[in-house]
This record gives sequence, C-alpha cells and structure tokens, in this order.
Amino acid sequence: RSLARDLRLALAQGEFELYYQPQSRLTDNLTIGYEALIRWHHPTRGLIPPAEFIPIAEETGLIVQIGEWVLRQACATAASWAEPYRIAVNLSPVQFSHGALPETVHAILVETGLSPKRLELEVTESLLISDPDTALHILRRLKGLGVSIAMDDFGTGYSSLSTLQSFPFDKIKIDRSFLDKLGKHRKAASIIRAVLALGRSLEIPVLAEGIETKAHLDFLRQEGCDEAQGYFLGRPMPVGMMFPQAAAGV
Ligand code: G
Ligand code: G
Ligand code: MN
Ligand code: NA
Repeated sequence: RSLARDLRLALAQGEFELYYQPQSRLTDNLTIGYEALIRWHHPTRGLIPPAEFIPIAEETGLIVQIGEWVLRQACATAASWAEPYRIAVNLSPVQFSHGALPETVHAILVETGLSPKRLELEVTESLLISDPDTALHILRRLKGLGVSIAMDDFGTGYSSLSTLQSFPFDKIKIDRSFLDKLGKHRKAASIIRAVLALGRSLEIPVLAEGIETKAHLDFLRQEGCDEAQGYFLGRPMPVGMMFPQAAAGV
C-alpha cells in the first residue's frame, strides 16, 4: 500500500495528532506560546514525521483538508488553555493556492472563540516564489483578521531579504541550522548577529529555533534575541503532557 493512499484515509480515521512545542521570551524566560506540529500515527508503520508525509499531502492536495484540521484543532486546543498563550500554526504554500484561506481562518476563529491576537501563522519564503502577488494579497487579508504572520526557516531560502521588503511580517524565525553551526563554524555567530540587527532595524521581533544547549541560550540572550524555541527549552509534546499540574487537578 502507498503512503498517499493511506494519507487519504488518515483524517477520517483520526490518525493525526498535534504536538506542541513551547516558545520562550528571553528577557524573563517565560513561555509565551506554543508551535503546533503535526504527527501521523500510521496504523502499521507507526509514527511518521511530517517531513515524510507533508510533501505527499502537498502533491496530492490533501494538505488543504489536513491544514484545515490542524488549524481547527490548534485553535480549539489553545482556546481551552487556562493561560492565553499564543499558538503558532504552520501553513503550506498549497493552502494559499486552493480554497479560501482567509475565510477558513476566520470561520475557525469564530467557531473556536480564539482571539485572533493569539494566532500566529508561519509561512516560508517559498510561498512568495511562484505567485507572489496572490500570496501577498492573501497574507494581507489574513493580517486584516488580526492574526500575525511569521516568516519561518529564515535564512535558508534565496530571497529572504526581498521577501521581508514585500510584506510586514510580525516575526522572523531564524532557521535552526544557524544555531546548529554555532561553535562549529566561525561565521555562524556573525550571521545570527546580522539577522538580529536586521530584525531590530526593521522593528520585527526575532525568534531563534533549535536551542539545544545552555550555551545557545546564553549567546542569544546576550545578543538581544527576543524569543527562542528548541529542545533545551522544551520538546514538542502531546497535549496531555503539557500542563501536568493542571491535568493532576493541582
Ligand atoms: O515536527 P518536525 O520538526 O518533525 O516538523 C518537520 C517539518 O514539518 C517542519 O518544517 C514543520 O514546519 C513541518 N510541519 C509540522 N507540522 C506542520 C503542519 O501542521 N502543517 C505544515 N504545512 N507543516 C508542518
Ligand atoms: O520548519 P519548522 O520550524 O516549522 O519546524 C520545526 C521543527 O524543528 C519541528 O519538527 C521540531 O520537531 C524541530 N525542532 C524543534 N526544536 C528542535 C531542536 O532543538 N533541535 C532540532 N534538531 N530540531 C528541533
Ligand atoms: Mn514552523
Ligand atoms: Na523553522
């Protein structure tokens, strides 16, 4: 059986789950939000990571339905939290070219009662390659709903700077490959500092991804990075493991 065939059934069979990874503010170390990350519990192959099935979902167009499920699930879950954490949701470029994304997002916000201020949509610059005018138009309509838009995986594409010029992004997420190289490649620190300076001069907050050590955290705090996310601060986890005190009724 092919993964593509199985993927077609996965939604109806309830095989997807969202994990949530904390995002911290570096000035006071507080968790201020969570990124929703999809997981697929395949009935025979076990847990399949998104890197393996999102491309198939994009090729088959199934990402439109799956993405809508992710949005609804993430917003409903965040709306149920006792604290008003921000919730970050990844969007595929395919979701911008099919269906009515702003209408879908609006309907889900109304349905779940989540304040638009708490929703952050993550897009990659690849969104602005094939049909930038349409993508920018839809991004503006999404922003008009009151949600914020983050540029994900910043620095890995080839048009990052022009992309920042064409749209008022609310956040820059530095790709985790840069922190991974910190301490290994002499230039990594310079590149991270340059992105932080760029964020400051454009007045766009910067979140660094892939914090795996205390040294990463110390470096970012010293350099004035706004927010951070990574295994050192918290792994992506199922909703049942997020607030153990609340779950235990404490
Ligand atoms: O969670 P993990 O690190 O394995 O995610 C791998 C990739 O899958 C990341 O690039 C992430 O952005 C992407 N991804 C995770 N969840 C979603 C989702 O709900 N929708 C989309 N489009 N991509 C996702
Ligand atoms: O592309 P995007 O930023 O949406 O993907 C986030 C991915 O990065 C998720 O799949 C998540 O599991 C992974 N991730 C989160 N924190 C870390 C980390 O500290 N190290 C590594 N290697 N991966 C991480
Ligand atoms: Mn992301
Ligand atoms: Na990323």
